Amino acid sequence: MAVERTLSIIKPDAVAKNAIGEILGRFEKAGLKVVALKMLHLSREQAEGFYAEHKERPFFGDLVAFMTSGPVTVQVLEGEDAVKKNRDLMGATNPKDAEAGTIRADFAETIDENAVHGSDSAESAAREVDYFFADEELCPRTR
Ligand code: IDP
Repeated sequence: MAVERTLSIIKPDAVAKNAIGEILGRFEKAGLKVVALKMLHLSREQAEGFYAEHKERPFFGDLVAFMTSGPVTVQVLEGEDAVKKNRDLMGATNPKDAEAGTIRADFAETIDENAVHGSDSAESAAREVDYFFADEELCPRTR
């Protein structure tokens, strides 16, 4: 299986719950490596640009308001099958449908405030990593 990268965001609700460490710990315990990491408070323009594919959806305004309501952490995870592995750790978009033990089951209450984002394909991952990180901000492991 190929080593790949994926873009992960710990959303404002999970940051507000002081769950950054616990969520990053789940990625690490699953064998994913953090190769870039930053904390930022998204501007409206940044959130709208990131979620541009959803701009015609009825929930777009609420999504942007939520994503700009507090700080987030944005990280690049690297590992075998990283896109799917991260999606499996996250659980379903609606926490009510998320399997027990997933991040969304444990840290989210509603579909609009669902704790984490994860790229849904290798193509999205490449675009999303590039959206938040310059090449020189990625720190591949050397040991
Ligand atoms: P994903 O985050 O599991 O990939 P997407 O369908 O890509 O799910 O939606 C992006 C985000 O938009 C979701 O994580 C959630 O925060 C929000 N969202 C998706 N569907 C709804 C909805 O029906 N109502 C409110 N918010 C939604």
